[in-house]
Amino acid sequence: MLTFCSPAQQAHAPALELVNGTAEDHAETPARLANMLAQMAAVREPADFGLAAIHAVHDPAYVAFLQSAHGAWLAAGRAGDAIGYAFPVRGRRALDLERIDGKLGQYGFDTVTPIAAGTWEAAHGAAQSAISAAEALASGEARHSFALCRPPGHHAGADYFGGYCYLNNAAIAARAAAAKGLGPVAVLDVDYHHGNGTQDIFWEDGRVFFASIHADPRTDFPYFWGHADERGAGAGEGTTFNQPLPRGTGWAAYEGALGRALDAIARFGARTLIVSYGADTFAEDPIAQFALTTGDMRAMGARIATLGLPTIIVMEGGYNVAALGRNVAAFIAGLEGT
Ligand code: OKP
Ligand code: ZN
Repeated sequence: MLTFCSPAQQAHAPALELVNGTAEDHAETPARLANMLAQMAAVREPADFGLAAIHAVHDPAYVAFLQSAHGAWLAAGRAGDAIGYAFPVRGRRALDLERIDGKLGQYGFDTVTPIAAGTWEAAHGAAQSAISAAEALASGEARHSFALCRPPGHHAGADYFGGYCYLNNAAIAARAAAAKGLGPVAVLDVDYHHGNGTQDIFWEDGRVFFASIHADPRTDFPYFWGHADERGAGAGEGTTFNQPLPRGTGWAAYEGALGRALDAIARFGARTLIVSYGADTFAEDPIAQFALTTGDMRAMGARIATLGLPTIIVMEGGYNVAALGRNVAAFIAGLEGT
């Protein structure tokens, strides 16, 4: 398994998230990545491919906002991390406001995703890891690659951030892989939370299949996406497949859903698979409520490997820091059959 990770990814260290009426220590910490790195055999620094593959997914004005937001926050006389507090109600006309407070509301959808001093540098580094992971397959150097991303990406849309995510690493890898002739591509999202950003990016794109298994959004973040009746639109109608599952779900029910997702991906005719992998389905995750064990992570990897497709794993969530590297290693061992 060729693993990519950039030291720049540790520049992102948000202090707090505003959740349930209180400011809590942020769950998406540099310690997560350190714990995973300690379990990885050989880790390579990604090359810097610049912004082209990022712009293939994200609106350039949004990318420019991410690059400048923390500077604008400081210039407005603020300290610490930038967090929006006023969000446009649906149906309001799109306004291009100048003030940082307006922009944070325009581009963000929650109060748990601060823009800190090193956020752009880290998000850019994670995206480069994703592009390198796609390049490793395209060049024939590897059949499986691992983009060890942080911050995660699957909640970020073409022009929005949220859910601890800024640039959608999985979508960037998917578009990069397709551009290198590896399509058709399918994205399988097994993070506990629905990958709303990935879904939105490929909503009308019939060339990329998106399958997600996640906590029911009636009870869990991101609430407003991931319901079972969301199936894509236009040319992408039927190429989005959502399986929301109840809190408390264990391996037996999870495996059934995984089998249905893999069957759909095979029927679609995918030639390359991107897995948005989150270890927050682990029973002891502090912010999530499924019941998978470390052994189930291995079984999940092995079941996915039965597709027999060249595969790029893109790291998403997982917040039990002490168990994170172990869970990721188990998943990879299952996928590799080692
Ligand atoms: C990001 B990824 C608990 C509230 C957190 C936001 C969850 C973001 C998950 N502190 N709600 O999908 O793992
Ligand atoms: Zn998650």
